[in-house]
Amino acid sequence: MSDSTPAVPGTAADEAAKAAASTNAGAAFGISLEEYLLPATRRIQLIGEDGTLLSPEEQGTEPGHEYPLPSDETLLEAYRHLVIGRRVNDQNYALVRQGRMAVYPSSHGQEAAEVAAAVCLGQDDWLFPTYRDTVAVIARGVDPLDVMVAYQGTWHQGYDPKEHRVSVQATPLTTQMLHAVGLAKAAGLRGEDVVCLAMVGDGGTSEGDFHEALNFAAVFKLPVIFFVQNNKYAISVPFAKQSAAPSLAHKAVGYGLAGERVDGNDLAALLAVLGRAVDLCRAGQGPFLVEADTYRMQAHTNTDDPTRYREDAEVQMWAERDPLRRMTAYLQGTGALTDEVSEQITQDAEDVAARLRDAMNAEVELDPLELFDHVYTVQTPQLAAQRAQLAEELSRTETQEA
Ligand SMILES: Cc1ncc(C[n+]2csc(CCOP(=O)(O)OP(=O)(O)O)c2C)c(N)n1
Ligand SMILES: [Mg+2]
Repeated sequence: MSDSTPAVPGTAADEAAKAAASTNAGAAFGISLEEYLLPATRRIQLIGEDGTLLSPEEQGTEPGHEYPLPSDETLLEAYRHLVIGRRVNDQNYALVRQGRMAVYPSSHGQEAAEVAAAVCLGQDDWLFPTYRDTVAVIARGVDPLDVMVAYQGTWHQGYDPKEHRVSVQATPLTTQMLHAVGLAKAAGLRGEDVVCLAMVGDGGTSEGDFHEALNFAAVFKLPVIFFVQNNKYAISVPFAKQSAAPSLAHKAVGYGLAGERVDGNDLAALLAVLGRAVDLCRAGQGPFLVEADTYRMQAHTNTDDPTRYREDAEVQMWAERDPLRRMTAYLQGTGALTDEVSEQITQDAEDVAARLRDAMNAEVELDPLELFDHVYTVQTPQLAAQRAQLAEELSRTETQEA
């Protein structure tokens, strides 16, 4: 059979073609297939906790798993999102405590992973975030006010996923992974060059959808990056009770895709690892599983009390690894982050926070009957009856108040 003739799916020739392609994936890096699919022995880290560049021996790289340091220009642009992301997290956390927002799952401490997930993608690529990933959605260019209406509880969804190529923030765990796989497959059938990045938490990796998404993506060699933020907890369930695997990145090899583990608080390492995964996906060498080793610094949401399941000393240990402080020190060290640039970025972040405060403190007129809009194109008789009942109750309340 010539190289240009596709093998008939399911035949021995097809199996041989797949095997050859898989072998080539490792060969391109001078390593075996197994070495290519398995994560490097240690997690990839480029910048130390004190903000200094690590030596090649300390970076965790090994043959076939080398990751060049991104340029100062790339890092500075991403750093701007990092500062804004931290400010948004802390502003929203405060707004919840003030009763101005219904709920906010903060990613304080995870902002480097959030930002890297967004900025590694090209304009036509798609991001599939979870409820935790507001900072990634904003870093992708969605207006923070449009994101926050869902958390304020005033509207189902405030931005158009198709306009921004950002899916809705999924609350049912892991559904977004299958959506990412489906979109990648559909784009391929249409001949479109699209990479999908699906975000997921450590807890989500125990869901059946996780297995199905990885398997389908690997079998069909789809350009999808599964980006796991291992923040050590699924609400109160610690990682030790979530998985007995050596790491979550090791889960990749069983499905036939490549996995890598990266310091999730090191923006430079994240951009390097995710950047290579995006490039390889575009070259037809996807999918990938990337595990970010990070930590949720604040409560799961405002309904959670983390002091009931973790020690202060553990939180303190992770505070020392803060992604923002680390990148500030690094970029100051290289001279890229001058006082002037820093002041401008801080001002940009304050402007975003002020807009959020103003919007969330404004009283909104809500029509409870809107709850029934957009559920079905043609209302079901049951919903129509419920709507009529609510309308009647509302009019009675209005009469009593008058
Ligand atoms: C299918 C499904 N089951 C259960 C839940 C309830 N739930 C919400 S968040 C959560 C924990 C998820 O933890 P993880 O995946 O680690 O993400 P994190 O919140 O740490 O970002 C659970 C069990 C849900 N939202 N969806
Ligand atoms: Mg988690």
